[in-house]
Amino acid sequence: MIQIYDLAGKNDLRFSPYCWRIKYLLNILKIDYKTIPTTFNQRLNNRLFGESRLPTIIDNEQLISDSFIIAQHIENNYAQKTLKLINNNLEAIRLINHWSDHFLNYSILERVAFDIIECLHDEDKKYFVESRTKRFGMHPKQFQELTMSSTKNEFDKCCNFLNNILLKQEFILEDGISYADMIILGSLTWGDKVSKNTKINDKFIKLIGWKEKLSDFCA
Ligand SMILES: N[C@@H](CCC(=O)N[C@@H](CS)C(=O)NCC(=O)O)C(=O)O
Repeated sequence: MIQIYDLAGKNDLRFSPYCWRIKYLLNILKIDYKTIPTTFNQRLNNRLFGESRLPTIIDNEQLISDSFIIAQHIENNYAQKTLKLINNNLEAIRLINHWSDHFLNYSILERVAFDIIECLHDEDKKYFVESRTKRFGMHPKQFQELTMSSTKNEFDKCCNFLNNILLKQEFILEDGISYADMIILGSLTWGDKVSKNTKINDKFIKLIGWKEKLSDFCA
């Protein structure tokens, strides 16, 4: 059975957008898997990981990292021909993957960077604050406060972009579900799990409807 090292916080909160993408894909494909809750420090202190981040999976003794590579591995090895959610539209999905990592996820990070700390195991708080302070050039508290008090954050713009797509079609890429939907849902799930700051504005009705429908499909 596939085993997924899945980022875990306090009270076993699972919040990684990249891990959710993979769990949603496996749920849709109805493939059995087991998650192994993993803290930031457990990843850092376990030589198994090396440079690998979460999610990392073990499948038939093979260690695989990076959500996009994992998703392709799952599809190539497990999905029936009738349910190809990645390879049928590989380049478009790669583009959505990049867009989500660079634009959507960054817009969410700016809104939740400080709130995440409260969701972490105590052993992870110091590492998270130090590593993110280095990355942002300021403490996560200041990083989030700056965002929330200015208009430069692009979460609404990202929602608008997605809502406009969904005005014309039922799913992100076409009128059939694809891994692109799981990528976006994974990011929105991350925001919802750690903060109240990524509630989608009521005016994005299509996006809200898509999210509810897809959350049911992927459960
Ligand atoms: N491109 C990677 C990104 C994975 C990633 O950054 N995972 C985060 C958790 S959400 C991680 O492992 N972070 C470790 C750290 O910050 O020390 C993917 O798609 O899997």
